[in-house]
Amino acid sequence: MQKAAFVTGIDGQDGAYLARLLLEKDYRVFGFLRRSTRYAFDNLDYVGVTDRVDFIEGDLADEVSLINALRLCQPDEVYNLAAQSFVGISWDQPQVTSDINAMGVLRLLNAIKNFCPNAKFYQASTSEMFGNANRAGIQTENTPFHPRSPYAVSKLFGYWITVNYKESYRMFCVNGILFNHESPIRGKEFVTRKITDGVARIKCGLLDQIALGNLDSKRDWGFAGDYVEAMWLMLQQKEPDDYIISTGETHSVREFARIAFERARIKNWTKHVHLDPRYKRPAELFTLQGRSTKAARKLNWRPKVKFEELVRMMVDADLERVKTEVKKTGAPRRQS
Ligand code: NAP
Ligand code: F7E
Repeated sequence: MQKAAFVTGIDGQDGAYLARLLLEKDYRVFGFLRRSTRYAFDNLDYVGVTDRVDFIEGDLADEVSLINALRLCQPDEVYNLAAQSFVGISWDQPQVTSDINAMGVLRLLNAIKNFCPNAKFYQASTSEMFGNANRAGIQTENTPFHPRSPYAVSKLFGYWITVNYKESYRMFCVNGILFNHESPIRGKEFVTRKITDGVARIKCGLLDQIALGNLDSKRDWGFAGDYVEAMWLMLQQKEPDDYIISTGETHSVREFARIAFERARIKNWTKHVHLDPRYKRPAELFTLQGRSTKAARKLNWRPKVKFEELVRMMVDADLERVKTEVKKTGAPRRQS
């Protein structure tokens, strides 16, 4: 019988890649979509699946909408990818961030418990929960948490309430503790895409400089297409468990920028980067590097795309996009 999956955050980066993966595996995919005055399916269009997803409108802030959605689709698997996912804005909007990323998970779990208790549940947890707890070393499933942003604090609640529903009600609930993962459809507010989009605009004469914050921050960056496979694998196991998903490498923002400019054959790249204190954070998380040996051993999961390949993939996609934009709109108008 065809399996049904319910995916929140369907029009985000991971939602699009996961929808494509599940459709390839012959799932019926129900995508939970927030009402918007301007529906945009750019990410789902990019991976070519918009027409094959069954959309259900609702909001993680609204339990009624969650209950109605779950009653309608009776999923075998639920992937909770929806979140206020931008760390930077979480200091400006801590309450919205907490309501969606913390209480939203509780609302969804409670709706599952009451209306489809046999559904398997995936929670999009994050390496941000570690903070600087293990600054010099590699983070594992046993590293203690010390969240450094309202985003990370809210996600920590999501993590523990997922563990708690598993332990209290014997539900199949897992946390994927995913390290940063990127792609050509990464939101432009995140540093990687901000850089690759900026590089493409500089190359095409539309921009002079990119304004950035802390260039010394280091992250363990992987490819989103690889990471959604790990999400699916976690729900195919006999027993629910939590897993770190990472590449095991760490690179600085500076390194990412240098490689991105090199890819576009732009010389003297530092001339094109402007340091702007507005992009520095009240509490920075300096280095992340994850060890995903448990996922390799138990899920047989390994990342395929390497760091430099990821940077090149993102630069190439943005160059193509911006060139098409310029062709459509005529002469370039330079932004500062
Ligand atoms: P994303 O591109 O920002 O997508 C977030 C999605 O959540 C969007 O579809 C957004 O819809 C939806 N959403 C936000 N608030 C909602 C609400 N109140 N009700 C329903 N939907 C709502 O994020 P992503 O990169 O795909 O990440 C997916 C998940 O993994 C997130 O939970 C994120 O926190 C977590 N995570 C991401 C990474 C990473 O590196 N990408 C790493 C670890 C964990 P709108 O379009 O309406 O805003
Ligand atoms: O920042 C530094 C910034 O916003 C990365 C989310 O998916 O991954 C993501 O969170 C680093 C930080 O991602 C700029 O200070 C410098 O140290 O791309 P980011 P993030 O905060 O790591 C985790 C795992 C998640 O769970 C989140 O949902 O880059 N940085 N200059 C900058 N960052 C931004 N955004 N913009 C800058 O101009």
